[in-house]
Amino acid sequence: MSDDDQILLIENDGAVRTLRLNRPDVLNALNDDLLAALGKAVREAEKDKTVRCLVITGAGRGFSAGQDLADVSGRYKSDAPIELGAHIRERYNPIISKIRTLEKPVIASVNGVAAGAGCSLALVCDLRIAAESASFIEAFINVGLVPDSGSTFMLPRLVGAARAMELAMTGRKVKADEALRIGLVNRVVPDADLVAETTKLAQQLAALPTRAIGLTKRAINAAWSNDLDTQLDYEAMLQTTAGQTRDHREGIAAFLEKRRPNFTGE
Ligand code: T3D
Repeated sequence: MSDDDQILLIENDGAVRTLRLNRPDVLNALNDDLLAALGKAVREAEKDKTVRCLVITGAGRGFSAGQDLADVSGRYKSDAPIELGAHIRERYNPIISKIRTLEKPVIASVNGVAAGAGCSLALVCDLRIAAESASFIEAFINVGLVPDSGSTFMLPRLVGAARAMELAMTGRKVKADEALRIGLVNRVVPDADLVAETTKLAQQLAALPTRAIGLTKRAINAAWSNDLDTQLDYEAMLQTTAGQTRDHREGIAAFLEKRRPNFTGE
């Protein structure tokens, strides 16, 4: 099978693994095969100790247009009630949860439009670096649906409740410059620089103490639902774990010896 036939391209560059959604003709709309491949690849990245940063991006001019609507058109051929919840629970939610809890940095390199569940997928990643031509659309409302795959969770946390409500209710397109201004993305770069800038950021993160990054992610995620005292105690507990890593000892040794640290992710 040639690369062009693979629904998900998996590329390794040192400790950085890139997952490239590869259905460019339909802006990487998510059908069940692509969702299955993505879920498997994320689980594998979690287990593989050589992977210290994960990048998710799209082939062609889109990041992902969300659920492949043509793929599910059969549902609408009769008047029978449609049960979407099961599809979301089975196909989308495990991937979204896994990315959120993966104890490694996950970057969405948003190369084009991210719509519907494709937008949710970008939002659940830890960092978003967007090309100038990228855009974000909470497209669910345009097809009479509720934002899913974590959008109602991530969107207000990233941009605040009022903006989240507006974007979810209107389904309007947010271009990259606005996305940067409202905190939907971390960085915007010229289209031609997206790959290089993503690689630079991913390599930088992959060379950091991976365990401490994973624990930081745990702490910040937990902070949304903890009160201060609970969070203080949680930080102390996580710090005990971080303090027992090889990378912590290496960081201290490197500082005292006035040299660059060599973190191994252990
Ligand atoms: O079903 C469940 O389980 C529930 C789950 C729901 C989760 C969801 O994600 S619901 C939301 C689904 N997504 C959308 O509603 C977005 C639909 N797409 C669009 O609105 C537009 O395509 C975009 C705004 C994303 C991009 O517009 P544009 O003008 O740049 O491109 P285009 O011409 O519309 O699309 C290019 C091709 O991709 C086109 O095919 P063609 O005409 O060249 O053969 C188009 O049909 C196809 N495409 C785009 N999005 C989808 C799609 N094909 C299938 N499913 C799509 N979501």
